[in-house]
Amino acid sequence: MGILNFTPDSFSDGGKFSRIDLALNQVEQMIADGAAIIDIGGESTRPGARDVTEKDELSRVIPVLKAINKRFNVVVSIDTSKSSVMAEAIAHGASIINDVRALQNDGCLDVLAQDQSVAICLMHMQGLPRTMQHNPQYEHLITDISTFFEQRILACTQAGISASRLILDPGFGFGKSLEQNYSLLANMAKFHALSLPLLAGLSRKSMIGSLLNRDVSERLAGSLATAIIAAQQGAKIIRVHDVKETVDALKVLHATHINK
Ligand code: 7PJ
Repeated sequence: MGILNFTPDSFSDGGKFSRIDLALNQVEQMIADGAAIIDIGGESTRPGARDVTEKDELSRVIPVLKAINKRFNVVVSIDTSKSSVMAEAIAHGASIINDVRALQNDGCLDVLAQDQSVAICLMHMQGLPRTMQHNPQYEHLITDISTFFEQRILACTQAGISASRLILDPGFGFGKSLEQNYSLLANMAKFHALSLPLLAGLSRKSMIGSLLNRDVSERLAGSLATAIIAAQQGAKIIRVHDVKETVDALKVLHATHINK
C-alpha cells in the first residue's frame, strides 16, 4: 500500500490543478514500483495534529480519488474517520475505507453497512492524535488491543457488516511508547488468532526516528527493516511511502520463503 503524500494548502485554481497533477504522477510512479493499493488521506493523524473540517477533507480527497480512478486501474483506499467522507468516497469508487478510529465516529457503521463491497481497515488507537503520545498505558498490550479488535468486529457484525470485509491494524505510533511499539511489532502474529488479514503502517514513523536518531528523510533503512519484520509476522498489507525499495525488500523475503 503506497501512501499518497497530499499537501493540503493552496486553494487557488492553479494550485489545485497542479496538486492533482502532482498526485497523479506520484500514483503512476507508485504503481510502476509495485504498489497494489494507493492510500489517500485528507486528515493528518500525526501526533499533535488538529482536526480537519468535513468540507476541507472532502475537497482534498474526492477530486484526487476521481482523478485516480479515471486514469488508473488500482485499488484506492481512503484514510478517513468521517461518515460523510466515507459515503462520498464509496460513491466515487473507493475500494477500502481505512479508519484510524475503527468506525467509532457517528454514522460510520451505518454508511459501511449500506454498502456491501468495500473492505474496511479497523485500526487501534489509544486516545486521540492531539494527546495520544502522552504516557500511553496498557494492562497487557497485546490482550488490550485484541479485546479492542473483538469489540469493533462485534460492533461491525451487529451493524450488518460482514467480518469477511475487515482488515486489522494494531496502529503503530497511535498511543504507544517506543517500547510498546517494538513489542507490538515483535508480537504482531498473535493477532492471527482473530482470523482476519493484518495491515502494518510503520513507514518513517517516530518509533524508527527516535530509536536511530534520524530525521524523517533518513528513515528508509529503518522503515525497510520494520516492513520485513511485519511481513514475517504475517502482515498482508504494508503501508509505506517508499514503494520501490519496500517491494524489493519484500521480494527478497518472499524468495527466501518459497525456497525454504
Ligand atoms: C496509519 C494510517 C497506520 C493505518 C496513518 C503516518 C500517520 N492508517 N494512517 N495504519 N498511519 N491503517 O503515516 O505516519 O499506521 S497517518
